[in-house]
Amino acid sequence: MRDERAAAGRPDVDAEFLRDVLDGLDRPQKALLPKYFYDEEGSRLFDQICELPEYYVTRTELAILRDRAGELDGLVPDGAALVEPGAGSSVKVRILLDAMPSLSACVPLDISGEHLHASAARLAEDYPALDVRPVVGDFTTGIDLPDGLDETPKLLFFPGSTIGNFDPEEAGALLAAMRGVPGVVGLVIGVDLRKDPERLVAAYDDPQGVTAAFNLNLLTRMNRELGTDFDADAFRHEARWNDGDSRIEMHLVSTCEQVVSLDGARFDFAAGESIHTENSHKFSIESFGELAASAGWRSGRAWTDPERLFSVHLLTP
Ligand code: AVJ
Repeated sequence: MRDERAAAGRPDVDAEFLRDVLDGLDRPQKALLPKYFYDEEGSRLFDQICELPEYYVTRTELAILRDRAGELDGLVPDGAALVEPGAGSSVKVRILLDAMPSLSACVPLDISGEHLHASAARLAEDYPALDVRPVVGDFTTGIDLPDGLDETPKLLFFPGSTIGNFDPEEAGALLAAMRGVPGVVGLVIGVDLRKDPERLVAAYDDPQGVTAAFNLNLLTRMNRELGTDFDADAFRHEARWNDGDSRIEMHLVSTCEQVVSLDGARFDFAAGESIHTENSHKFSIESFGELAASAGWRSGRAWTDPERLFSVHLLTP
């Protein structure tokens, strides 16, 4: 067993991050967890991705929500709280807040603390009657809610197709954990749909290189926070469609043979060898419904856009 304090002299190193990276780089197919994209710079780049013409995801989901949020009114009891795991910039949640004026509280959860606090402050300013209770944390290891909300009915909001980041088993476990939140009355969840692979690859490999910068930022982050010596110029971004697993994969491909060291360990890269940094699973309405059912949710409405690019599902316990 490796000593978690082995990053000697760097007491500020995040032990979990270090352990995940050491584990991930030690595999035959090197891999890193996508949650580590979201440092300050990564969160900023992700917001930029959402504005890209090729990245239809955010824009399409926003249009569906704007069209349909009115149908949510009356669904939740008065005084309910809206809980958003992975809230990021908390843009979409405003559509729900506007459609459901009886909501009394909003709980954005995010792994990126500074980003979360800044957006929670803006939310509190714009919704003075709302109790905004941001929680910094990793929802993949448990959904922690602030004190005093145990008895409050809760509507969960999980937009953006973030569920697609997880393997089917992990996704099932996460949906089951959401189903188990005390007082939960529903889940509004955004789910990206299968479509022409060319369109998918373009959405994850834009000509402006924003997605490439987002992917490569992970190397810069590891260098800064863990003391790795990655040469970001010796890796290139790649987006691949994996049809069998119905997912877009992002990789960082080593452009040459090289060695990277971390905490006394050495990791060899062959030219062309990749680090698998993200999966983004794509569903059909039916395949997602089955996944949700396996986690104990009942499918309610499922809304899509006219091109059937994206879907928003309303699930009930
Ligand atoms: C935030 C996980 C939904 O998979 O589409 C965007 C992240 N990665 N471009 C996605 C992402 C590259 C995004 N999710």
